[in-house]
Amino acid sequence: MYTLLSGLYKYVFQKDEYCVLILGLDNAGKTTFLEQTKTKFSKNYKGMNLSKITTTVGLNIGTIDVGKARLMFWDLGGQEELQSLWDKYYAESHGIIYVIDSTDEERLSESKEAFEKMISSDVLEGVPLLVLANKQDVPNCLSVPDIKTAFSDSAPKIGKRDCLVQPCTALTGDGVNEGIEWMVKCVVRNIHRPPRQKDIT
Ligand code: G3D
Repeated sequence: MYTLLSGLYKYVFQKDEYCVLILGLDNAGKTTFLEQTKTKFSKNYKGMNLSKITTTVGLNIGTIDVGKARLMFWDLGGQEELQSLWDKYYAESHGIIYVIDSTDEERLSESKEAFEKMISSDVLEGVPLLVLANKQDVPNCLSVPDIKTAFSDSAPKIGKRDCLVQPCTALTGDGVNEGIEWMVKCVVRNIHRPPRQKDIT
């Protein structure tokens, strides 16, 4: 009886845990996105004042539950000297969210360079990738088609993985639900696929 009840308890309450990295250049809006995500998906979370958020130095973390999935986010600093630390987290990650500042055309090639380096990592092969075209509230910002065109020669490196480019305004929350729900669907589906070669010991 105990076994039956504990099995039932686990079935109902136990969560499958997934690690999702939030990457992108500094000032892209990663921390704002994470705060907005926590506010939207955690019932009792009293979010920070989004206008008071300053750029990520080091690491911000956050956890949300969506159905039976628990997503643990690691928002890593995007400054050049911190980008070298990103790959230390790749082996643990089930999903990647890459945030682009759609208002910063000047740094778009820098963002693309960091993006290409990240997706070229063998360790991330097959890991679902959500690209957020953030700050869509700003007039005359780059649109999703503009960003897809700018990143078009990176497309072959994306390889066979789930990938979505999502317009987003982290500050107001537009596009956040769509992005997170897509990510949950992909990481859950991906975990049931055969292990990646690198995972086989
Ligand atoms: P980071 O964690 O990637 O470094 P932050 O980026 O989340 O700290 O955001 C950097 C700046 O961009 C912040 O402004 C933040 O308010 C702003 N920002 C983030 N998302 C959006 C958005 O969707 N729209 C607009 N208009 N601004 C956004 P400050 O002025 O504090 O530097």
